[in-house]
Amino acid sequence: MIISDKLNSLLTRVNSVCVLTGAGISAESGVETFRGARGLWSKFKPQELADFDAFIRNPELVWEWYNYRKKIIRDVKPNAGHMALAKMEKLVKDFSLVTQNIDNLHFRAGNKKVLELHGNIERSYCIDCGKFADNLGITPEGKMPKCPLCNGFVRPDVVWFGEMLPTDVFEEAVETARRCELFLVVGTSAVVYPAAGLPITAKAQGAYTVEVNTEPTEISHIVNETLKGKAGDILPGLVALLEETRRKNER
Ligand code: BV8
Ligand code: ZN
Repeated sequence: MIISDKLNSLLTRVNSVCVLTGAGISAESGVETFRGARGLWSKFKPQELADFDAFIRNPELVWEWYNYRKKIIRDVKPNAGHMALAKMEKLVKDFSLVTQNIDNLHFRAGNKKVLELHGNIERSYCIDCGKFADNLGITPEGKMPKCPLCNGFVRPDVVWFGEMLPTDVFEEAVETARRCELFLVVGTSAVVYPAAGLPITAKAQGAYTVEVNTEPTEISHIVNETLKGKAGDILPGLVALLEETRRKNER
């Protein structure tokens, strides 16, 4: 893996790192991305599914889609890219992991703190009384879950298009983008806002911004450095460099 001298030297001494991940970091685990050739969206249109009105119009279809994704997620494991970020959290003093993913794989990889901008597919809540229901799914007969308390509609605890991101989570993500020295943006097409604005915020304050992706994206022309390749190959390489230099410093 070829990285610039600038990134190499930064990795030897960096104390504050923020990482933003998208669906691409879970691709090697076998979770389809949204906009890839076989992407989830190619089967469905986002506005038909990841949208509150679509849910009210056709809750069963939306639940079918989330259950389909839950089954995929249950059958997969975190990959080397996820594991590398769990290691990075231990090595870097001020480390923040911000994800657009709802697949819970960063927690399963061992990261203690994950800022989930778009929620988490394993959580659901009642839109009438707001009660969180642990992990509901559609019943075997294909009926959508109803609130055990008030029999209201239960929805996945994810952020749909047109919905606000959880304010405290997003504000903290902006804070970390504003103070980090190194911002890694991994496996995202960077088309969905406000998440895609975070690398721009980081760059504006002088952070060194590095993109890890198999393809060019909407922010490739903005970042300081693009490492073209799979997250599962590149991230372990960056962590190995971090580890080596910290070991040397300890001697
Ligand atoms: C809001 C949760 C405001 C549900 C998701 C015009 C301009 C700017 C913004 C807008 C606009 N029109 C509308 C908006 C707002 C809208 C938006 O950004 N739309 C876009 C499409 C234009 N945003 C919103 O609605 C947000 N809310 O703005 O509210 C507001 C203000 C006031 C009051 C009320 C509201 C809410 C957005 C959240 C939507 N929810 N998901 C679910 O998951 O089911 S978005 C969905 O897309 C996922 O979260 C996903 O994470 C996200 C982004 O996709 P990616 O993660 O990037 O995945 P993708 O497939 O696109 O790309 C994968 C990448 O990985 C590729 O680049 C590929 O090359 C790479 N890759 C593949 N394999 C690998 C790899 N890289 C490395 N290694 C590999 N092995
Ligand atoms: Zn209820």
